Amino acid sequence: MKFLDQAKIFVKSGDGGAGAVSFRREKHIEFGGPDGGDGGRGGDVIVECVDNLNTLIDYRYQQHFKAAKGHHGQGRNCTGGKGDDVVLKVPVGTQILAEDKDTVLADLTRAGTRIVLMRGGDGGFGNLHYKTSTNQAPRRGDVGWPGQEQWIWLKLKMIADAGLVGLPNAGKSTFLAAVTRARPKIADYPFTTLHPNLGVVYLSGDEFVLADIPGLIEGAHEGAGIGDRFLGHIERCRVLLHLIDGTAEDVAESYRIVRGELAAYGGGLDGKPEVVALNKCDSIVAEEIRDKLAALEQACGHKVFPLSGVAGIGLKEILGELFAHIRAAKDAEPGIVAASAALGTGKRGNEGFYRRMKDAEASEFDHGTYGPDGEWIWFDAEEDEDDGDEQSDH
Ligand SMILES: Nc1nc2c(ncn2[C@@H]2O[C@H](COP(=O)(O)OP(=O)(O)OP(=O)(O)O)[C@@H](O)[C@H]2O)c(=O)[nH]1
Ligand SMILES: [Mg+2]
Repeated sequence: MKFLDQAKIFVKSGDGGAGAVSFRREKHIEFGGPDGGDGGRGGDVIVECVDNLNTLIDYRYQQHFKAAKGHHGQGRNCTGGKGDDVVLKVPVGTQILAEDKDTVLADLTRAGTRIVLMRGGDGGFGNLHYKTSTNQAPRRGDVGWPGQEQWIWLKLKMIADAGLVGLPNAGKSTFLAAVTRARPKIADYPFTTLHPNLGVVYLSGDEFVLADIPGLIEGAHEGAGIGDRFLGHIERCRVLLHLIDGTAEDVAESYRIVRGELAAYGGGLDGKPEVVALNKCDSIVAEEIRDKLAALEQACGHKVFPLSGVAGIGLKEILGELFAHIRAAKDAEPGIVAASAALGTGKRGNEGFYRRMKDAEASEFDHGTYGPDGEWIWFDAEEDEDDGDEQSDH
């Protein structure tokens, strides 16, 4: 599946239609007078937040969106029709930013929200409008007002309830695969995950959305590894699940590195409720588990859960803990709804969704992404192939 979380597009609202200059001419009616109608309004640029999308990939194929011009006014006092609107459909969690990539024009966090981003230009007046007692046959008809145009950025910040963080290879994708129907790529080399994955956790009649993002390494905030580019996707999570690889020598150090990167990123990430788990407990002995749990608890100052995503140890306790935090946060601030419905996993039989994903897969655009300055970067094609080989070896 191709995931694209930012796109730069050009939008323009429609120009207004021109007013008409026309005079009533009918048999037996002298001095029929002006009857030119006003022009119609140009189409608006509308942004609609929908729940069956989870990527901005559509905006990779088309970057220019122009609403239609208003229709001209006509004689017999006919006002022109309004131009057709252009409707941009975006996934839940999309922010619309001005060209400076800084000013937030809109933040769409709820499916069904529709906003008029730019209004179409008004139509020009027809000559009927200019009729006065002293000028009974005006020959003035105005052109319509121009629509507005600008480049905007669409930036998707997925809305998940819980976010997975940790060093590469900590087992984040394995955990996501163990507790949801998502099937992310898993392998024993760092940076297997190149873009965020979402999954829905079903828990005793309730559900929440879990996001898996690429691993963080020391210096991620300066661009090391994949960098902190995808941390935006967990900005809106209500709780973070921090996974530590139990087979690592110094688990407390692993913990501190990731915490350091969260703090350096800002955006309130280091202030979020955190659940810490010592992963891969299936491959270390009981004594080591005890020591490492103690070392971690000392480093983070609260309880640490033992976990094995592969063997399925400790999943229930951790999900329960995550859910408790989510429920508490939801009670405190019910505002934002997570994008569960936006997922292929949670929504079966959504033909449009699957078709789009299939098309996206077949496309060459599968192999690139926007860089930090909006430039398009191709993923290394050869490296992709190597990945495949490596996987089949295992
Ligand atoms: N023994 C053991 N191995 C695990 C466990 N969880 C994950 N692994 C292994 O650890 C390796 C990395 O797992 P991933 O799930 O890809 O790790 P990740 O954190 O998503 O890694 P990145 O996407 O690269 O950041 C794989 O070889 C997994 O099989 C576990 O609970 N026990
Ligand atoms: Mg991964």
